[in-house]
Amino acid sequence: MLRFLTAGESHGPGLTAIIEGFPAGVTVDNAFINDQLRRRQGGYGRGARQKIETDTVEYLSGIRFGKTMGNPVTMFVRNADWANWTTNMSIDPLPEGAQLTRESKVPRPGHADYAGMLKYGHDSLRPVLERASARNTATLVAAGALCRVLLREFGITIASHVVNIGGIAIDTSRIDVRRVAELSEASPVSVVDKEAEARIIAAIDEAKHNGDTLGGVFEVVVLGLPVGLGSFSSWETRLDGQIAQALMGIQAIKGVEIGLGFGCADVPGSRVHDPFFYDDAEQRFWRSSNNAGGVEGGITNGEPLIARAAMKPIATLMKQLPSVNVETKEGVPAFAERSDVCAVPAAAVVGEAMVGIVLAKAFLDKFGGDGIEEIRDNYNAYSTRLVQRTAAQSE
Ligand code: EPS
Repeated sequence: MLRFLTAGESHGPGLTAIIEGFPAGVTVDNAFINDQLRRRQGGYGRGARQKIETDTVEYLSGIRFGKTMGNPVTMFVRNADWANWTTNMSIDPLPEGAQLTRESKVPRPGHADYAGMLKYGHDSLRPVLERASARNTATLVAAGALCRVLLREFGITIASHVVNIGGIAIDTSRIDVRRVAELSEASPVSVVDKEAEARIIAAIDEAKHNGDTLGGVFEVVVLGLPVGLGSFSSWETRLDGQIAQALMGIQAIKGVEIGLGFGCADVPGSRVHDPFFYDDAEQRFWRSSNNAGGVEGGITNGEPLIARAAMKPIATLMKQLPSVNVETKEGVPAFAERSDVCAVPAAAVVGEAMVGIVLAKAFLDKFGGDGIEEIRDNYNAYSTRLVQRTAAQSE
């Protein structure tokens, strides 16, 4: 079974992902993996931390001669900023007289600060925010990129684009899903509509000027999926449920939709469900719409998978919101330190990674095997069977 664990603090020595159950014999495309980390660091509206870091993966286990061995893979992303935090985040007990400069007892509304301090018994929000920080999404992207290397072997590709920032939304019905990767990569806010892009950049500038932050919505698009990943048999085997949990597991995500999503509630069934047709020449079924977003009954149906996630605005506001010192109970402005104004384009890259992890797990559940050739045999046998079942009956 594919599973993974991450560890690390935002200003500690670095971040680790351990991926277990990853098959042997997969060539690790390190350029692709590091490129995903680069993409996560980008986007208009990011803060100064990204100028300090150039995230790249160091492999501490599981790879030999550029290929996976089937052993747990350890991916390590170093924090360059650690050099500036050796006292404030010291692993050893502090020497006599050492001064801490990064503590606070004033929680930010919308952050994990308040509940984290009370839950773990901390007298400062520092230990909470160090792990709650979106810096950890670097490990999610690293693990997700490795999973995507496996999926690419079978023609499955994942892209994303931003469809709303601060209420400036684009019309997704006009988007060619096959061009999403190329078009969003060309935009500083990962928006495929140039007119909306200009308005969004202006809105981010205005939010920054006002000491405010902006959230938004991103959409993940997966092409090349076979029919049959996931299952309706139990609640936890439903693929759409797993995708919702994975996307909701990203910092600041407050809502997830698959396909038409909440829009399904507004219109009758005749305008929701995607009709079936059969193409005799190509000997395949086809659908005139994809409101299901590629999943029916918790199973992939062969259409592009479309998942959207809504991100709340980042909780660190330079125009600080009212808060209370947890110790003195004095009303004071909330804690503020260097942060992003808008990280929706970065979150979209994390969304691709999380969907990649879920799909790689579902793919291995279906086509299982310890090595890539065994998986390929299983996949090919299933594909042949599907072709036979979807072919027109001959006389
Ligand atoms: C982030 C790193 C963090 C923040 C941001 C995202 O670095 P620092 O705290 O040193 O500036 O910029 O994290 C948050 C917004 C947050 O709430 O934790 C990153 O690498 O993505």
